[in-house]
Amino acid sequence: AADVVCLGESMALFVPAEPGPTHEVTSWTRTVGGAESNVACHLARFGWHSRWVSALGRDAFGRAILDRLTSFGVDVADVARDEHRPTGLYVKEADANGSTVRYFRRGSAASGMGPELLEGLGLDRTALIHLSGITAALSESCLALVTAILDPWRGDRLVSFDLNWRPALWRNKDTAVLAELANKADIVLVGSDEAEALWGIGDPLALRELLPEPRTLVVKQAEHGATMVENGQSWFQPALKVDVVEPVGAGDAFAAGFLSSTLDGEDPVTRLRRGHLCAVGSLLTRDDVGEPVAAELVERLLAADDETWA
Ligand code: KDG
Repeated sequence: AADVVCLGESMALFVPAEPGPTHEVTSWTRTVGGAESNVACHLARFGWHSRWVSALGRDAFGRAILDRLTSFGVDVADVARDEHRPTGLYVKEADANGSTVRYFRRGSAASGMGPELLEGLGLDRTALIHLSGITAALSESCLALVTAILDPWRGDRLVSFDLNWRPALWRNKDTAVLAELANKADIVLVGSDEAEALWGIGDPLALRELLPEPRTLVVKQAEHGATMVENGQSWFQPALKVDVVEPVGAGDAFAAGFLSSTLDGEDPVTRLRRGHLCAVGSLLTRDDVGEPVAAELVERLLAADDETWA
């Protein structure tokens, strides 16, 4: 299987056992979350040689993250361990309106990453590097790392970039850099809601004018569906209807399904459908990754006509 790399921070994730404000909650389930490592887990499940590249503290949560990713079959050999900075944490807070996320990640090991991390990674043997806008917001050195990967002279390998707009991380920072970075990628994934919040534009074709450079632009339109724009054409596929338990991680799952299908050279509709199918597993659980949809159902839905699909 081809080598794929997902680069970005992962954190120990605390999911509360009961709803309510964090200061009142006393029990949590501890799992792992991080947009790019979520994608890495799905890509490993799809059978790619999936490498996750990042930095963790030399602490118990760093070890927990490595154990979990390894259990998904993700290759973690390139993960740096920082003696001085800790692994980041984040806590979900459940209320009547869904989930809020609280980060404890400032000064984390991953925020110390920089372009030197690329030495010895053997990126020329990789088919795809997946990045997100989260990394660009973590620190100046992380921004330099993302910029280095998006170097226009990078050669044949594909770079995908999920905007992953996290307002909490961008306070007092210049968000214009997000469009600049996105325009250097081959494949860009963005939610219409985040594009609306960032640039006041949510419509896929209008967004294409802002992001003309990437070969492929995918605009995720929440429960409505997703639109892909490529080679001057566009395709829309409705999302599958499910009783959503919690949406965090669904964007990552969508990205993984879409990217895996893209690497397989599948057609536009199948690429979008595989994105939606992969997202379903994440939508049905509070965990970021979730369980995969049964293979037999995947095949049936991929073969379905438009009406049966959604
Ligand atoms: O996409 C899910 C991520 O938002 C979550 O796992 C946490 O990576 C994360 C982040 O930085 O928000």
